This record gives sequence, structure tokens and C-alpha cells, in this order.
Amino acid sequence: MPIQRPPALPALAALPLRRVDRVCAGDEDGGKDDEGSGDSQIGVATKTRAKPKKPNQYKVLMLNDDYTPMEFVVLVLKRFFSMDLEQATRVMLHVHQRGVGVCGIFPYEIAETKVNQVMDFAKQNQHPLQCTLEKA
Ligand code: TYC
Repeated sequence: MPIQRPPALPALAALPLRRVDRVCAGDEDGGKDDEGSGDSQIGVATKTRAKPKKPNQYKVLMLNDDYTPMEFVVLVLKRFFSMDLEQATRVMLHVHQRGVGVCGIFPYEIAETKVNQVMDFAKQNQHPLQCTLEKA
């Protein structure tokens, strides 16, 4: 069996300038091309993207109110945003004094889950604490 070489790459200058999104995994089968297609290549870009992907990040915001106990807000920040006591106290006081504060920045689905978790937990404990999303 003659060794099958990957097809020659086009000259670099002929390629449009695009951000490479993903490359093939390395050759894991020691040179055998068991797919039979003869097109296994090493480290060659398979997908390109014309523009950089839009950031899909969302801020989770905590809103102040006059009734939710400070200790409860600190507990929420520790429980759902993995803050330590010092960080949670700082964020809680920021919200208390300024009216709104950022708990964290996450991809949409995670941010939405956090908002729901906080709102459910506040409701269960009969506090009017409000939490919302904003595109980062
Ligand atoms: N303002 C509340 C109080 O004085 C404390 C509080 C802080 C409430 C932050 C909500 O997001 C909040 N008990």
C-alpha cells in the first residue's frame, strides 16, 4: 500500500483572511486512514468564520429593596454566585447604597438559571428580592 499523502494545500496567499474556529484533531491512528475516504489531514482548519462570534454574555443584576434582610442577600450571593463572605458583603452593600449591582457575568442560559434560582429562593422565603438580566 503506498502512503497516502493529504492533498496539497492551496497557496496561503490565495486564502481569504478568516479567523480559524476549529482544527481537525491530530492523526490518532498512526497514519492509517480507516475511514477509507483518503482525506484525513493533520492540523488543517475545517471550519472558518467570517466575523468574530458575537459575545453572548449577560450580567446578572441584583436590585435593592427596603425589606429583604441584608443577611439574606449575602446568603444568596454566597449560595448562587460562589462568593465568599467578604465579597458577598461588599456586593450587597453596593446594591443597598446604589440601587443595583452586578452579581456576575455568564452565557445567557446560565445567567437565566441564576436569576430563576434567586427569585425562587427569595419567594420561598417571602422576601421581595429582585434579580434580572442585562446584555453585557
Ligand atoms: N435594602 C435592604 C435593607 O436595608 C438590604 C438589601 C440589599 C436588599 C441588597 C436587597 O439587593 C438587595 N434591609
